[in-house]
Amino acid sequence: MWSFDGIKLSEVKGPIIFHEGERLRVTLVNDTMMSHPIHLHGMFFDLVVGDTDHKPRKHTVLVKPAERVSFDVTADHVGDWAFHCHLLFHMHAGMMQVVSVLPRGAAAGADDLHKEHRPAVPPPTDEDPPKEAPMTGMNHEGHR
Ligand SMILES: [Cu+2]
Repeated sequence: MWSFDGIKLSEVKGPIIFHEGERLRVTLVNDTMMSHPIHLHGMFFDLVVGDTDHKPRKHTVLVKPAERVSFDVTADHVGDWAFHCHLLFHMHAGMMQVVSVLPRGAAAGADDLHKEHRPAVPPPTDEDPPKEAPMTGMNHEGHR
């Protein structure tokens, strides 16, 4: 199966939580045999490219097999954002999660409030493969 953290979208328990205004470093580790163009909606991120202040600003980063890539992102847009591999057949096989940026000052219980607007991002499931992503002939079982 294709997934993040070994959990495909249809089995994910909840969104990845960011808090408005915080600066985060996200590290992607590709332990598969394929390259994955990883795309985060809603926010641009700054690629960490070593000992330099130069950080390319992007919304998608190609992570090659066995590669480890980090980016810094400021959670400046409240809402639910898709975070997924841009290869549709990977995304629809489960390589996608939702990043929720919670509003500043959201207190306990915010998670419950938040559920109300989560359906605003109707994530595809692997039970519902899209027409444009034919699975025929693809064999990705055993990969992660
Ligand atoms: Cu992929």
